[in-house]
Amino acid sequence: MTELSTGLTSLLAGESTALARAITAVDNEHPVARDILGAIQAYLGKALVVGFTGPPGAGKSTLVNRFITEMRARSKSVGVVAVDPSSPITGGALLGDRIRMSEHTLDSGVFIRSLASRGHLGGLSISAARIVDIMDAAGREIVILETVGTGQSEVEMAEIADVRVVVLAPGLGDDVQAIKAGILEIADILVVNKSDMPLAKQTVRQLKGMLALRAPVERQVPIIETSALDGKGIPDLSEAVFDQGTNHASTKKLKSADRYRRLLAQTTARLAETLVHQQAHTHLKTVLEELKNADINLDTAACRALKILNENLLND
Ligand SMILES: Nc1nc2c(ncn2[C@@H]2O[C@H](COP(=O)(O)OP(=O)(O)O)[C@@H](O)[C@H]2O)c(=O)[nH]1
Ligand SMILES: [Mg+2]
Repeated sequence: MTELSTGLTSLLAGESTALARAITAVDNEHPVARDILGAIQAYLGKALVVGFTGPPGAGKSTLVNRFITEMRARSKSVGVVAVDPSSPITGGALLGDRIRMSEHTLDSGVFIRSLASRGHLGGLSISAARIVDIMDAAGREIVILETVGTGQSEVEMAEIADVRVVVLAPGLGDDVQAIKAGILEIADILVVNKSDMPLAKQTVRQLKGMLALRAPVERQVPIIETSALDGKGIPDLSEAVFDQGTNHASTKKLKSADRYRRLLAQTTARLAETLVHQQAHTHLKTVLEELKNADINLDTAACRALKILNENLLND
């Protein structure tokens, strides 16, 4: 306990070694992690958590690297959680991120942690959320969360971040139209990176058209053009991030309890979905038959399914 208290004091004082140790404990689900996470609850909510998401190759890591430099120029301390769900075995993306962000490794004002996905069902988001909390408690003023926009991860990012930056680039995939509506829904700021490329203006026009179609228009989503390669547009992006972080009620930090409640809701829903598919031909066969024959309605079927899943969750 003394050791933990000492570790906690160092963590709250922002010492990098204590920060690294606490994150490792959480990441490895070491028993001491529970004590740390419990103890830091009173110290949360000071950091501005900025999420970057978008398709692979959009330039998120390169942009984050520039953004870090900009934050350091403004004397802000920075923590980065880079989440890449690609296989930790190939490790290519993680290694690439590390190398690209390495210009900051000698700067004690920047702490970078890469996380690989440990399977599905929200294990990733809970780790990311907790590590963001630890960086927050350690006094990092800006905590950056980079996730690859693969469907689930942008929702996870949306739950954790105060300001959500969606990074797109011209010439990715077929067309901007192909971008799932979901990724636009979560954006507080849209970035069209690679503005040095010929089709950038067209991408911006398409995005403006898509945003205009959104109804109701609750809030303005700025579109920022950047070139992470040469640093163009990074000051504009920083201003937009601070604007969104301070001015918009909709981006106000969710209380920690709310955040965990929503993570639990999402993860439970995802678990249920997986299990329903897995057990469709076994435990849930009868319920599905009854539903198909209109013997029971969908609500009744869902309630029954939950009950059956619960029984088999304990047995399996
Ligand atoms: N032309 C151009 N290339 C860029 C720009 N930003 C990043 N890239 C390149 O795009 C590729 C993917 O970048 P990366 O940051 O790894 O993208 P991520 O997968 O979204 O993290 C790399 O080869 C970068 O050098 C940019 O603004 N302009
Ligand atoms: Mg990346």
